[in-house]
Amino acid sequence: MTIQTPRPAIRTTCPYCGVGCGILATPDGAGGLAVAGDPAHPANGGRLCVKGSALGETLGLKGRLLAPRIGGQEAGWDQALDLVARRFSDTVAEHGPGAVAMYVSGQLLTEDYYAANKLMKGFIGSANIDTNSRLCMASSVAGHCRAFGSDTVPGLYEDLEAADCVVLVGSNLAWCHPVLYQRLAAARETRGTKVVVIDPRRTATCDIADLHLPLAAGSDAALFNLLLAEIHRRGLVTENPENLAEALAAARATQPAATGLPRGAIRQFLDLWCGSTRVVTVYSQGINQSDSGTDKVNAILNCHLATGRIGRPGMGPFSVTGQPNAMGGREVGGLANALACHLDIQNPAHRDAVRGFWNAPRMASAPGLKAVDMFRAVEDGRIKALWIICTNPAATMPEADRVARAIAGCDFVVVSDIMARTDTARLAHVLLPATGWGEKNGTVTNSERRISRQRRSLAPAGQARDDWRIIADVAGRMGWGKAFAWTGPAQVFAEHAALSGVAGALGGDFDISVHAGITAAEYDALEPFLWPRSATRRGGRFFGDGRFHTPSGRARMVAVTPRPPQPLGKAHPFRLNTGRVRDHWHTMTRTGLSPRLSRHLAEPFLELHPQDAARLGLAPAALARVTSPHGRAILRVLVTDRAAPGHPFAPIHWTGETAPSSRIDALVGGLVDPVSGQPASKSAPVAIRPFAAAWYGYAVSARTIRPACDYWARATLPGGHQAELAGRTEPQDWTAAARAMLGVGGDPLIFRDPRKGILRMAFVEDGRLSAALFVAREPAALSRSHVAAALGRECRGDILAGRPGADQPDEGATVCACLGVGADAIRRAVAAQGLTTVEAIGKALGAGTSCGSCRPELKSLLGTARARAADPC
Ligand SMILES: Nc1nc2c(c(=O)[nH]1)N[C@H]1C(S)=C(S)[C@@H](COP(=O)(O)OP(=O)(O)OC[C@H]3O[C@@H](n4cnc5c(=O)[nH]c(N)nc54)[C@H](O)[C@@H]3O)O[C@H]1N2
Ligand SMILES: Nc1nc2c(c(=O)[nH]1)N[C@H]1C(S)=C(S)[C@@H](COP(=O)(O)OP(=O)(O)OC[C@H]3O[C@@H](n4cnc5c(=O)[nH]c(N)nc54)[C@H](O)[C@@H]3O)O[C@H]1N2
Ligand code: SF4
Ligand SMILES: [Mo]
Repeated sequence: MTIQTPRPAIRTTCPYCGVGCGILATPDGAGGLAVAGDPAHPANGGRLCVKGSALGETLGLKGRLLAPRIGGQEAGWDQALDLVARRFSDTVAEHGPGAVAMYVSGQLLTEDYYAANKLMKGFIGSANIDTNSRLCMASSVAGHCRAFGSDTVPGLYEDLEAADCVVLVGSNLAWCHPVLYQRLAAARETRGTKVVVIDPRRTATCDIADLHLPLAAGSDAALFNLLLAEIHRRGLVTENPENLAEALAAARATQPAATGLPRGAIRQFLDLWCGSTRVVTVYSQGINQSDSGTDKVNAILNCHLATGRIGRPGMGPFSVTGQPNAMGGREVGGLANALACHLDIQNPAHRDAVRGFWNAPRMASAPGLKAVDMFRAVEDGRIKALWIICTNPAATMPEADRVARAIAGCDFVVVSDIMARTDTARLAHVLLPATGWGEKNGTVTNSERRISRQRRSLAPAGQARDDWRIIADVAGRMGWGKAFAWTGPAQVFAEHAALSGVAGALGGDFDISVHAGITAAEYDALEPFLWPRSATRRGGRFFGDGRFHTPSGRARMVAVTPRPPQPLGKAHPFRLNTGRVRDHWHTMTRTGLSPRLSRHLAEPFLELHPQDAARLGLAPAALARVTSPHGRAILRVLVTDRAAPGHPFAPIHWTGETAPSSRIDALVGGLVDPVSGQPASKSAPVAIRPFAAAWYGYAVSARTIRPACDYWARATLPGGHQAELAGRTEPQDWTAAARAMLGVGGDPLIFRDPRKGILRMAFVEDGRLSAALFVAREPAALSRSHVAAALGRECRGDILAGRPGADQPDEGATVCACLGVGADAIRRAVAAQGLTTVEAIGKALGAGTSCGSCRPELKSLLGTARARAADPC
């Protein structure tokens, strides 16, 4: 008998959103990890949302890139690194440093990010390094710099708990920052915090809203100008920032009609905000991703600056960051217009300081190209060598088809990723395998400036190497070995900390110089901490003392003249809003592997207001063809009044790998905010019409499904895969087509009703269901959860009925992904047992008792049940 010694849990940090939850990861000894919330981490105190809890399901070797590849063929590391270094060196020698570029990511660890930025800005000598944070945080950065003289997030998470009023603008906190949302919801329960949600769409976050303002798209600056004017009218201006008079004049010129909101609703908002000294305004992509994003940010900051409601307990503007290390990326100067440690690339003294510190041979002297411009330069051949790290621009950049073509046409493209197949990886000349979460060591900074360790607990997959090391190895081969001679991430961190001391001495906000001499052992033991941390400064809030990082030390207000978003023309009369779903992360390279995370929303969709749907002749579950001047997509229609009329919503997660006809960024244009260069990803002019499918289908298979039809969307199931399908023409031989698509052989059980266009097939191997296909002329009406659950089980012919017998009630669409509880089961329990609270549902079915991510939806199911009871028609 072998006695297993229990393995100690490793304290690490979640790789998904910017909340930055602490995780206890316990290796199971078989290459996997058991994951639990870290009760000692200040961000989450032990909580995790469903994405964090399901991390263990995403760690296998499936789909991983296990070795370098050159031209699609496996290659050795030396060969690959030599090639990358040579091509980059040759391109610089021949065409100058401006002919190469790096496009990196807020999901890199700080150490990786620091290395990339140092190589590009200090050694290659060009600032052509930009990051996906351009699509995410750039407007916040620009707004902060205009107002504060530095890119500083003033407040802390606990301010949301200490506030009397929390305003969430353009933030679907319930789905995108779930643990912070849970902290807010808990505080609201105990202290009655008033919550205002400002979003054209009625999101899950609205379930805790005392007031929801479905404002006209892009009209946030007008709303906050109205607030500023009201602040002044009520005599609440207590401070004297620069440009106060100009900002007030612009605010007073703003008309309420610009917001599209009823006056009563605006009044309620003004009363709540003005009446609560302790007020936090949280904002996210509904603000940033706009062609007036920076102005929107400043319109919000103006209100906090005028009232001094900033940097004090329970008060302040709060830009919640999306990616786990969006903040770290800003700290290392990952944006093309920034310099390391929050220094300014346009400031000669700052450049000199960094040059001196790095002993840099060729310091970039001007800002580089921002993401949209960078890919234009790739397109027109100005950039001839491109290295993309930890991001998937062929799917997530606006004008994604054009960006994909630009990458495909570039002379030399390197992609570092953990996965072998992504829309971007497919276009690379050289693919470099990176270690993923759980396999690497480093730090990340969350939205409240807290730096936490990610710790390694698993062996690297195959030959994968850490991103910082790959970058350092290329730098070494380009001739700069001495400056990149780190032996581990602790040394990179120490160097970054030392440089932050130089920045701090120049008056910068970001200073963690107490760690300049950190040893590997101390780094291993590093506890989560808030920056700054220097000999004289330690964590806490910024600006409560009224001192800012501007030359005068005063805050700067910005006179904002609200601009409506790009007008809609006749050809494209709808404004497409885009964003996220609860259980998926961006292009799903990791969350897509988890059956649990794929249960909640398994298909791309278009939330369409009932009036629009009726006008367009689109029934629920029909497919719509969405077109824009830039591309096209096919999406399943979800008819709902959560979307405003004329303003449908679609999630961004599906790609060439999962639903090639539903890539949302193919539709979005490259219009950017003039100050920040951030794209207006939330308001793409589109046209919508029915997609005329001759047939619709649903398939499951134990093997990978490889459809070949006009529309398909596949997802992971516990025992295999599923796919939604549709086509304009039917295959001649359905059985042959099904075998090829579902990866199975043999003769299926078949049910056919040619008159109704119904065809159902079940493939059985060793008495168990190995695959099934359901085809109909209408969107396939069957119980997907029933069919999915039958996969791999003993198969009786009755699976062809497509729904359970009367003795087995259907679960319906999954609501609680952790415990696998469906909407129909919840509705039945609510009705039969007279349940009235989320807690009661939890007791009865378990739903909502694990990570709590589904609690807003449970609440909304209770609401519909109550409405039904009140109105039995
Ligand atoms: N589940 C999940 N969580 C995530 C991510 C994920 O992929 N999945 N990604 C992470 C990342 S990187 C980010 S950046 C964050 C994003 O987090 P959020 O910004 O909260 O999420 P989004 O869904 O992009 O957009 C937020 C809301 O903006 C609204 N909006 C659109 N236009 C306007 C407008 O003009 N005004 C206002 N006020 N609102 C508008 C949309 O309707 C949407 O509900 O989420 C992070 N968390
Ligand atoms: N229309 C529209 N477009 C949007 C948005 C929107 O709201 N609407 N949101 C924008 C925003 S806010 C964001 S942040 C972007 C996100 O867009 P992306 O960053 O392009 O999306 P991800 O899927 O997160 O891509 C991360 C890639 O890195 C890989 N990866 C994971 N871990 C590692 C690692 O440790 N090392 C390396 N080298 N690779 C790794 C993953 O497999 C994946 O391929 O999308 C933007 N695009
Ligand atoms: S809220 Fe969820 S996704 Fe975000 S860090 Fe915490 S566990 Fe991870
Ligand atoms: Mo983001």
